[in-house]
Amino acid sequence: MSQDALLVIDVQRDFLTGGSLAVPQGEEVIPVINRLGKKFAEIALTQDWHPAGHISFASTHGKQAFVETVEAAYGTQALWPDHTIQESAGAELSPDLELPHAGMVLRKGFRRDIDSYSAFLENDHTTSTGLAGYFRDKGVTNLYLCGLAWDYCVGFSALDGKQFGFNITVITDAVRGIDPQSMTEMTKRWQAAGVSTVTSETLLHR
Ligand code: VGL
Ligand code: ZN
Repeated sequence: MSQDALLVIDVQRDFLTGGSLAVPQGEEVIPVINRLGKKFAEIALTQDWHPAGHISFASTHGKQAFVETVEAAYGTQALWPDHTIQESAGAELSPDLELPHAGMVLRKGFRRDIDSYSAFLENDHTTSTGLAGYFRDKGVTNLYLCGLAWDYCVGFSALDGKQFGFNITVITDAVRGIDPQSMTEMTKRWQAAGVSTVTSETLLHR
């Protein structure tokens, strides 16, 4: 299974209960991911990693998180509470993750004026994070995605990963989302793009 890799998206304190941008039931993905991790030799994690005053923070613009947006150079940017600030406790990967053999932690969203939901491309849909090249170098062709959040960082990572030519499978019970309506919309986009889904149960007993 050396052509397979597990890609664990943004399992960080700020996205878990008590965090500044908590994803409902976000922590429920952790035991599932720990079980999955034992089956994969190749594992990469992403870490959302914003500077203070980031373009995606509502506070930067004196606007309201979740409802207002701003027009960035690359299009409309949603606004969030301050989250995953570089070097802050909230930016730390969950201490409950048990993935000691993970070879890569990819930081994204670290430039003030551009966000990056996707692990592969920043929100301008042009600037590469380098992760596709990392997996290609390793001969990985099949990516299994898990983590947070379904409708944003997992969602766009799946779509972009597909664009880069990887076979993409989302492990549905190892993902939680922010908003039910945008989760439904993202799921439709996955289907249209040829992104596969599987449960951890099926994958682990395959
Ligand atoms: C995320 C919103 C803002 C995510 C990150 O990890 O899905 N969502 N930053
Ligand atoms: Zn973010």
